[in-house]
Amino acid sequence: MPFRVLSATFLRTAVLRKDWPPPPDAPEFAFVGRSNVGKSSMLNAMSRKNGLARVSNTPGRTRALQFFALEIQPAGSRKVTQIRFCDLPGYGYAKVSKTEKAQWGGMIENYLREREPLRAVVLIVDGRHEPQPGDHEALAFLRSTGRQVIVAVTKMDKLARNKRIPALRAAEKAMGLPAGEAIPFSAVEGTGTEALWTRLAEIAG
Ligand SMILES: Nc1nc2c(ncn2[C@@H]2O[C@H](COP(=O)(O)OP(=O)(O)O)[C@@H](O)[C@H]2O)c(=O)[nH]1
Ligand SMILES: [Mg+2]
Repeated sequence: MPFRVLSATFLRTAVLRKDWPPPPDAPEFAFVGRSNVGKSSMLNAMSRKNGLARVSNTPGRTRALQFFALEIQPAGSRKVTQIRFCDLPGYGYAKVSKTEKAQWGGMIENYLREREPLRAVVLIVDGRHEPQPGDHEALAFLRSTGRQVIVAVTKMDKLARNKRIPALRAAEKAMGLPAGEAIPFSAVEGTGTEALWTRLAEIAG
Protein backbone atom coordinates (compact mmCIF):
# COMPACT_ATOMS: atom_id res chain seq x y z
CA MET A 1 0.00 0.00 0.00
CA PRO A 2 1.67 3.28 -1.03
CA PHE A 3 -0.20 5.30 1.63
CA ARG A 4 -1.47 4.75 5.09
CA VAL A 5 -4.63 6.50 6.13
CA LEU A 6 -3.91 7.60 9.68
CA SER A 7 -7.31 9.10 10.31
CA ALA A 8 -10.54 9.85 8.51
CA THR A 9 -13.27 11.84 10.18
CA PHE A 10 -16.53 13.47 9.18
CA LEU A 11 -16.14 17.22 9.36
CA ARG A 12 -19.50 18.76 8.48
CA THR A 13 -22.45 19.10 6.15
CA ALA A 14 -22.98 22.27 4.14
CA VAL A 15 -25.72 23.62 1.92
CA LEU A 16 -24.82 27.31 1.91
CA ARG A 17 -21.42 28.75 1.13
CA LYS A 18 -21.11 30.16 4.64
CA ASP A 19 -21.15 26.58 5.93
CA TRP A 20 -18.20 25.42 3.82
CA PRO A 21 -15.33 24.66 6.18
CA PRO A 22 -12.85 27.56 6.23
CA PRO A 23 -10.25 27.13 3.48
CA PRO A 24 -7.65 24.86 5.03
CA ASP A 25 -4.08 24.48 3.89
CA ALA A 26 -5.19 20.97 3.04
CA PRO A 27 -5.91 20.20 -0.62
CA GLU A 28 -9.51 19.15 -1.18
CA PHE A 29 -10.94 16.55 -3.56
CA ALA A 30 -14.59 16.28 -4.53
CA PHE A 31 -16.46 13.16 -5.62
CA VAL A 32 -19.30 13.50 -8.10
CA GLY A 33 -21.54 11.06 -9.94
CA ARG A 34 -25.07 9.84 -10.40
CA SER A 35 -27.11 8.97 -7.35
CA ASN A 36 -26.38 5.41 -6.32
CA VAL A 37 -23.26 5.14 -8.49
CA GLY A 38 -21.18 4.33 -5.42
CA LYS A 39 -19.71 7.67 -4.26
CA SER A 40 -20.10 7.03 -0.55
CA SER A 41 -18.79 3.49 -0.97
CA MET A 42 -15.74 4.87 -2.76
CA LEU A 43 -15.11 7.37 0.05
CA ASN A 44 -15.33 4.58 2.58
CA ALA A 45 -12.99 2.35 0.58
CA MET A 46 -10.51 5.21 0.13
CA SER A 47 -10.55 6.04 3.83
CA ARG A 48 -10.62 2.34 4.77
CA LYS A 49 -13.40 3.12 7.12
CA ASN A 50 -16.80 1.55 6.57
CA GLY A 51 -19.61 3.79 7.58
CA LEU A 52 -17.65 7.04 7.30
CA ALA A 53 -19.83 8.22 4.44
CA ARG A 54 -23.32 6.82 4.61
CA VAL A 55 -23.97 4.11 2.03
CA SER A 56 -27.53 3.99 0.91
CA ASN A 57 -29.73 1.87 -1.28
CA THR A 58 -32.17 4.77 -1.58
CA PRO A 59 -30.94 7.10 -4.33
CA GLY A 60 -30.97 10.83 -3.90
CA ARG A 61 -30.87 11.07 -0.15
CA THR A 62 -27.69 13.05 0.32
CA ARG A 63 -28.66 16.61 -0.54
CA ALA A 64 -25.86 18.56 1.02
CA LEU A 65 -22.12 18.74 0.62
CA GLN A 66 -20.38 16.44 3.09
CA PHE A 67 -16.85 17.27 4.14
CA PHE A 68 -14.32 14.80 5.54
CA ALA A 69 -10.83 15.36 6.93
CA LEU A 70 -8.10 12.77 6.34
CA GLU A 71 -4.48 12.37 7.33
CA ILE A 72 -2.36 10.25 5.03
CA GLN A 73 1.23 9.14 5.19
CA PRO A 74 3.25 7.82 2.25
CA ALA A 75 4.77 4.39 2.96
CA GLY A 76 8.24 4.70 4.45
CA SER A 77 7.85 8.42 5.14
CA ARG A 78 7.29 10.41 8.30
CA LYS A 79 5.50 13.18 6.49
CA VAL A 80 1.81 13.40 7.32
CA THR A 81 -0.39 15.08 4.71
CA GLN A 82 -3.77 16.56 5.55
CA ILE A 83 -6.38 16.34 2.85
CA ARG A 84 -10.12 16.80 2.61
CA PHE A 85 -12.82 14.99 0.72
CA CYS A 86 -16.15 16.45 -0.30
CA ASP A 87 -19.01 14.09 -1.16
CA LEU A 88 -21.38 15.93 -3.49
CA PRO A 89 -25.07 15.15 -3.93
CA GLY A 90 -25.71 12.77 -6.80
CA TYR A 91 -27.30 13.94 -10.03
CA GLY A 92 -29.81 12.22 -12.25
CA TYR A 93 -32.30 11.47 -9.53
CA ALA A 94 -35.76 11.77 -11.08
CA LYS A 95 -37.98 12.14 -8.03
CA VAL A 96 -37.20 15.74 -7.11
CA SER A 97 -38.96 18.88 -8.32
CA LYS A 98 -37.46 21.21 -10.91
CA THR A 99 -37.01 23.95 -8.32
CA GLU A 100 -35.22 21.57 -6.03
CA LYS A 101 -33.03 20.38 -8.90
CA ALA A 102 -32.13 23.98 -9.74
CA GLN A 103 -31.20 24.82 -6.13
CA TRP A 104 -29.29 21.62 -5.88
CA GLY A 105 -27.42 22.26 -9.13
CA GLY A 106 -26.64 25.80 -8.00
CA MET A 107 -25.15 24.62 -4.73
CA ILE A 108 -22.91 22.11 -6.49
CA GLU A 109 -21.90 24.43 -9.32
CA ASN A 110 -20.95 27.24 -6.94
CA TYR A 111 -18.81 24.88 -4.96
CA LEU A 112 -17.11 23.43 -8.04
CA ARG A 113 -16.48 26.86 -9.55
CA GLU A 114 -15.42 28.75 -6.48
CA ARG A 115 -14.02 26.46 -3.82
CA GLU A 116 -10.48 27.67 -3.34
CA PRO A 117 -8.72 24.57 -1.91
CA LEU A 118 -10.38 22.22 -4.45
CA ARG A 119 -7.56 20.54 -6.42
CA ALA A 120 -9.36 17.90 -8.48
CA VAL A 121 -12.74 16.30 -8.96
CA VAL A 122 -13.27 12.55 -9.14
CA LEU A 123 -16.10 11.85 -11.59
CA ILE A 124 -17.52 8.40 -10.94
CA VAL A 125 -19.34 6.40 -13.59
CA ASP A 126 -20.88 2.92 -13.48
CA GLY A 127 -18.84 0.31 -15.36
CA ARG A 128 -21.92 -1.70 -16.21
CA HIS A 129 -23.52 0.94 -18.39
CA GLU A 130 -22.60 3.35 -21.14
CA PRO A 131 -21.97 6.78 -19.61
CA GLN A 132 -25.38 8.44 -19.22
CA PRO A 133 -26.36 11.93 -20.46
CA GLY A 134 -25.91 13.22 -16.89
CA ASP A 135 -22.33 11.90 -16.87
CA HIS A 136 -21.54 13.72 -20.11
CA GLU A 137 -23.11 16.91 -18.74
CA ALA A 138 -21.11 16.62 -15.54
CA LEU A 139 -17.87 16.14 -17.47
CA ALA A 140 -18.62 19.08 -19.75
CA PHE A 141 -19.42 21.27 -16.76
CA LEU A 142 -16.26 20.21 -14.93
CA ARG A 143 -14.17 20.94 -18.03
CA SER A 144 -15.77 24.39 -18.20
CA THR A 145 -14.58 25.12 -14.65
CA GLY A 146 -11.01 24.27 -15.62
CA ARG A 147 -10.80 21.80 -12.74
CA GLN A 148 -8.63 18.75 -13.01
CA VAL A 149 -10.91 15.73 -13.53
CA ILE A 150 -10.17 12.12 -12.64
CA VAL A 151 -12.66 9.62 -14.05
CA ALA A 152 -13.22 6.48 -11.99
CA VAL A 153 -15.26 3.57 -13.34
CA THR A 154 -16.80 1.71 -10.44
CA LYS A 155 -18.76 -1.49 -9.70
CA MET A 156 -16.25 -3.35 -11.87
CA ASP A 157 -16.84 -6.44 -9.69
CA LYS A 158 -20.30 -6.71 -11.25
CA LEU A 159 -18.72 -7.45 -14.62
CA ALA A 160 -17.25 -10.79 -15.69
CA ARG A 161 -13.46 -10.54 -15.63
CA ASN A 162 -13.15 -10.71 -19.42
CA LYS A 163 -15.64 -7.83 -19.76
CA ARG A 164 -13.85 -5.41 -17.46
CA ILE A 165 -11.14 -4.00 -19.72
CA PRO A 166 -13.53 -3.69 -22.69
CA ALA A 167 -16.03 -1.84 -20.46
CA LEU A 168 -13.30 0.46 -19.20
CA ARG A 169 -12.10 1.26 -22.73
CA ALA A 170 -15.70 1.81 -23.89
CA ALA A 171 -16.30 4.28 -21.04
CA GLU A 172 -13.07 6.13 -21.84
CA LYS A 173 -13.93 6.29 -25.50
CA ALA A 174 -17.46 7.53 -24.84
CA MET A 175 -16.08 10.28 -22.59
CA GLY A 176 -13.33 11.30 -24.99
CA LEU A 177 -10.49 10.15 -22.73
CA PRO A 178 -7.29 8.45 -23.84
CA ALA A 179 -7.09 4.70 -23.10
CA GLY A 180 -5.62 4.10 -19.67
CA GLU A 181 -6.81 7.41 -18.27
CA ALA A 182 -9.80 6.18 -16.22
CA ILE A 183 -9.33 4.31 -12.97
CA PRO A 184 -11.14 0.97 -12.64
CA PHE A 185 -12.64 0.66 -9.17
CA SER A 186 -14.62 -1.69 -6.97
CA ALA A 187 -15.63 -0.84 -3.45
CA VAL A 188 -16.59 -4.50 -2.97
CA GLU A 189 -13.28 -6.00 -4.10
CA GLY A 190 -11.28 -3.05 -2.85
CA THR A 191 -9.61 -2.51 -6.22
CA GLY A 192 -8.64 0.91 -7.52
CA THR A 193 -7.96 2.54 -4.16
CA GLU A 194 -4.18 2.48 -4.64
CA ALA A 195 -4.37 3.88 -8.16
CA LEU A 196 -6.71 6.64 -7.05
CA TRP A 197 -4.66 7.48 -3.95
CA THR A 198 -1.55 7.67 -6.13
CA ARG A 199 -3.29 10.12 -8.47
CA LEU A 200 -4.61 12.24 -5.58
CA ALA A 201 -1.26 12.26 -3.81
CA GLU A 202 0.51 13.42 -6.99
CA ILE A 203 -1.91 16.31 -7.23
CA ALA A 204 -1.72 17.10 -3.51
CA GLY A 205 2.07 17.25 -3.85
N1 LIG B 1 -21.14 -4.48 -6.40
C1 LIG B 1 -20.85 -3.25 -6.02
N2 LIG B 1 -21.78 -2.49 -5.41
C2 LIG B 1 -21.44 -1.23 -5.05
C3 LIG B 1 -20.14 -0.69 -5.30
N3 LIG B 1 -20.13 0.59 -4.84
C4 LIG B 1 -21.36 0.81 -4.32
N4 LIG B 1 -22.15 -0.27 -4.44
C5 LIG B 1 -23.57 -0.39 -4.00
O1 LIG B 1 -24.34 0.58 -4.70
C6 LIG B 1 -25.32 1.15 -3.84
C7 LIG B 1 -25.14 2.68 -3.76
O2 LIG B 1 -23.88 2.96 -3.15
P1 LIG B 1 -23.57 4.38 -2.49
O3 LIG B 1 -22.13 4.34 -2.13
O4 LIG B 1 -24.55 4.70 -1.42
O5 LIG B 1 -23.82 5.34 -3.73
P2 LIG B 1 -23.93 6.95 -3.78
O6 LIG B 1 -25.40 7.26 -3.84
O7 LIG B 1 -23.27 7.32 -5.07
O8 LIG B 1 -23.23 7.50 -2.59
C8 LIG B 1 -25.16 0.46 -2.50
O9 LIG B 1 -26.09 -0.61 -2.44
C9 LIG B 1 -23.74 -0.05 -2.53
O10 LIG B 1 -23.54 -1.18 -1.71
C10 LIG B 1 -19.17 -1.53 -5.95
O11 LIG B 1 -18.02 -1.16 -6.22
N5 LIG B 1 -19.58 -2.78 -6.28
MG1 LIG C 1 -23.86 8.76 -1.10
